[in-house]
Amino acid sequence: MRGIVSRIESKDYYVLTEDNREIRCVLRGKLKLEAEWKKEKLLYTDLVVVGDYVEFELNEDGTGVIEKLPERRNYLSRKAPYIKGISEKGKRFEQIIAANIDYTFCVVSIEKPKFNNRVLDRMIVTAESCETTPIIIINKYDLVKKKKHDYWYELYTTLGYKVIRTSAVTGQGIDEVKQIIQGKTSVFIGHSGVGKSSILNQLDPRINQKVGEVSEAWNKGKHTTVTARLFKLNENTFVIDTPGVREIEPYGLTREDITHYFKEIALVAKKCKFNTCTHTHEPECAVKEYVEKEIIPYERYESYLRLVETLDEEKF
Ligand SMILES: Nc1nc2c(ncn2[C@@H]2O[C@H](COP(=O)(O)OP(=O)(O)OP(=O)(O)O)[C@@H](O)[C@H]2O)c(=O)[nH]1
Ligand SMILES: [Mg+2]
Ligand SMILES: [Zn+2]
Repeated sequence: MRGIVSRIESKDYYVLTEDNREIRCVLRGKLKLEAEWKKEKLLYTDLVVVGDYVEFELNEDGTGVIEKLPERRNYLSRKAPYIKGISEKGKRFEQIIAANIDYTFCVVSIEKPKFNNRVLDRMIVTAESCETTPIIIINKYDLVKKKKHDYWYELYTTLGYKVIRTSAVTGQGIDEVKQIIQGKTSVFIGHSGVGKSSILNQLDPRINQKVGEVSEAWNKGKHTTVTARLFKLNENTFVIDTPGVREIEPYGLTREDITHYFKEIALVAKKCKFNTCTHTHEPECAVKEYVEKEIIPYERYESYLRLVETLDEEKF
């Protein structure tokens, strides 16, 4: 039988079949051995992830056994956090968030937690480098008092991204999200408390995900969603809720890759005097010149430099 993995709880893989049954499966032991031989730099927990299409054998008791490792069209991953014991000195693994993704909704909120463009840029680079299309959601628009936050809406729209301003409270922007997700598989990522689960609940009442609070003292969410979960909305529309993580950083990118994903910087970098220009201290740097002239927004330049810095720190 065949189905799509909707959630994973320790060693149990819940697989949604075409006739909408949810079958609890385990992995055939030999699959782990096979992976060992391949020596893939993946975490073992990522052999099968949410969004994977798997084949399984059905047992008499209604449970199943996954027989072979799934093939993926693509997958969204990030740099795994340091894990004691398996992260060698300075080295970090790749952690898969979900497989077979069309759209990565990069969710930020205006307030509670406060908008942070560097976090957003990291999510966008992560999404694009995994060959998924990023879509930006700026949530909690009901909390906007003045119009000043349209600055970010305009900035990212000008860069060519689809940006949707939403409120899970007033319903603003929700219809637009509903239209975009039709016929696609979409994953929602973003810091804890930005409102990922709240937005999903607005898309379809059957989703009914638990929604958390945002602590007043820290202005941060309380990690309400703990595992990724896929929902089937109709025949070929799937949405995936994920837990808010502290960091979402792209995995395995070089400085050149990062430059490529900051489109406006990549465009101008060709005009720098030195082709090894790092756009920090070199003379006749076109990027710095464009930042000074306010053609490249300072926030994007700074965000770019910070992301490149994190690379340098890891390469020792
Ligand atoms: N004012 C306002 N509050 C919102 C909105 N969306 C969500 N919230 C509130 O923000 C808090 C966090 O919402 P969640 O949906 O749990 O956030 P999340 O992104 O799923 O968080 P994690 O599961 O922890 O990653 C809840 O108290 C929601 O009621 C919104 O558009 N406006
Ligand atoms: Mg949540
Ligand atoms: Zn330069």
